[in-house]
Amino acid sequence: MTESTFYGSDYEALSAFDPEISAVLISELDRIRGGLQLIASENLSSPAVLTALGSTLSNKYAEGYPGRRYYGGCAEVDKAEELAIERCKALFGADHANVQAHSGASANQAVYGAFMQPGDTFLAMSLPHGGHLTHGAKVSFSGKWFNPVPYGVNKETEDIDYDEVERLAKEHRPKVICAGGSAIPRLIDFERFRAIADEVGAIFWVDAAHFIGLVAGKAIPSPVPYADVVTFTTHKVLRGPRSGALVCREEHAARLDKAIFPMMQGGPQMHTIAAKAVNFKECATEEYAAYTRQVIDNSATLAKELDARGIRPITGGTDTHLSLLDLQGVGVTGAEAEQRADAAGIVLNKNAIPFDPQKPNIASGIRVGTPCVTTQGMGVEEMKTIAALIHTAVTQGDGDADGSVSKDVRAQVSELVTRFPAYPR
Ligand code: DSN
Repeated sequence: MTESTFYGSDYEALSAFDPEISAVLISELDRIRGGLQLIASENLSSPAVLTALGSTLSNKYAEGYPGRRYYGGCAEVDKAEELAIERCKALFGADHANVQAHSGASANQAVYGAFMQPGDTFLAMSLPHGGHLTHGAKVSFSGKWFNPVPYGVNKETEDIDYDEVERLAKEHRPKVICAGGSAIPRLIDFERFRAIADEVGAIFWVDAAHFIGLVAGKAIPSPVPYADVVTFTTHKVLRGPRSGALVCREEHAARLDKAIFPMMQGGPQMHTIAAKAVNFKECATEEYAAYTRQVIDNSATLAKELDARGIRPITGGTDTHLSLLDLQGVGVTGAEAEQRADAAGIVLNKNAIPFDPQKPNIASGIRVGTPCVTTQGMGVEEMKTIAALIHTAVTQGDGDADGSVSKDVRAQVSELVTRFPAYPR
């Protein structure tokens, strides 16, 4: 170990100085290792990514962009950002990349800043149908300061209602049309969205936070050839650091760069940018591409096996890393399911389903995803086991870690994660 890596990863020194925080780090690692992580937006980033995150690059102020900074001493961090930009552009075949967004929400803010004025109208998927807070929810800046027109899913197919998108676009003439969200199990028809945007002269924005990793691995079609701008997080299927980024057409590069800095953000997080560079390099490998294909195979198997047990996947299945599951057939709410699964060592989240009769904090559904378990090396056979465990925990679970059903499922979870460990020792 060299001195530079030593400074970023000395747990012994940390625990000697701050045993309380050190204990949190260790027990969180134990929690990850001890259960099944099925939150669709989470993953287990590599030691290489975590090392860059824990580096001295965290210290550096570097407002501006490579070669155009407001501080001295930026030669080294410039190299990190240039590598991140070039790798990101190559990975997605994009004209331009901005890797400074602190998060997906920050990248999304830049889209509003670049293309809209307060009060302007935009079209985006409604949150209860699978959209995102930053796509116009009333409690978000996007719903407070702009005029969102939400579209939803078709009641029959439960997939995006493209005819409704077209109708609303013609009626409201939005400045921007957004595709993407947090609970969309199916592929999105980017070509259709592009055609609708062109018809009304709107900017076409794809929030690809959830599925950009599958695009990086070439496991699903890319929105980049169709969209004016694609925003994303870097920590979901992509498996990088907790952060955000965007890629766009050259014609929008300058205004989006200005919208990220100085409009929305100050100093970039150079340690995170270095970690993004590491992650983009990882994502360009065949190993990562194979991982993304396995994520989808696992997800499809999980959905099918749950369906066979009466837990119905919205839209009838999934094309991606996530399934949205309707629990009404088994008479359990999303909140109950989340608690029962948690007590049995299975971490997932309650989720509203389209046309949900329940309030969002109760919900009729759960969302499950396969990024973490696939990173751990699990395959379709293990998904069959996991489906059975979810079904037992959710329908018969005690909701209490000491209950006999919870204990029994937890023991089977333990056996699985011992064979397929997260962060092997
Ligand atoms: N909170 C993320 C998710 O779980 O999908 C989206 O921002």
